[in-house]
Amino acid sequence: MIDLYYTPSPNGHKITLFLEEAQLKYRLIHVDISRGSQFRPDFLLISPNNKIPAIIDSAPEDGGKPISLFESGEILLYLAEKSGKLLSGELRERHTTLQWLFWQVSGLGPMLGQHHHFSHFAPQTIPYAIERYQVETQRLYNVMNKRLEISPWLGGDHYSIADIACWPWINLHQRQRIDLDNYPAVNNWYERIRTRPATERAMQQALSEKS
Ligand SMILES: N[C@@H](CCC(=O)N[C@@H](CS)C(=O)NCC(=O)O)C(=O)O
Repeated sequence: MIDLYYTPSPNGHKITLFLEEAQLKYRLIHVDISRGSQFRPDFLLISPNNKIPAIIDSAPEDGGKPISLFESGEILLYLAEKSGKLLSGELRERHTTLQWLFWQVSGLGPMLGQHHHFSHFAPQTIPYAIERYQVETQRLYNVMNKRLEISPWLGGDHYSIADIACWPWINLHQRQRIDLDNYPAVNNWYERIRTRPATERAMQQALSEKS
């Protein structure tokens, strides 16, 4: 059983997307980041950087004591290795997948997060910051579009943890003032993932969490 410390946000969705796709048993533990629950001492023992997602796997493969992990990229890698799913064992596709996973956690996620902040949540309007992150967002969509023009999935021939890491951020394209018609290969990839039954289950769960 996996305990997932979660809120219905892009980084939380990455892990429910994976768990639904791989059909691993899990339990959601809601962390209300709008009320500061991420700073509670018991949560900081699991996630010292005060962010979701985090997991505790009570049945790790080595049969030892529970494993506790934070950082979405590492959690995806751990779960892929545990389940043998969504990460190729073939050398080239495996490392191409990990390359795009690292690209997401170091670039796409943080930059789009800043974009959301300055465009929608900052207490002051700072045109320079809004423009900077809008331009960077467009650059990142272009990078992804070029990759998906030559490959069906980010890692290569198979749907993987790299696609799962990126999709919840692209799902917020309207908030980023991005018109997916300008990025046809991304649009096609986005729709292929949106309509997967596992994606629908994960996003449905997010909606019921919010209500
Ligand atoms: N690098 C982290 C980022 C996680 C992250 O930013 N989580 C947000 C929600 S999407 C959060 O918990 N924010 C609470 C806070 O910063 O206090 C990861 O990939 O797991």
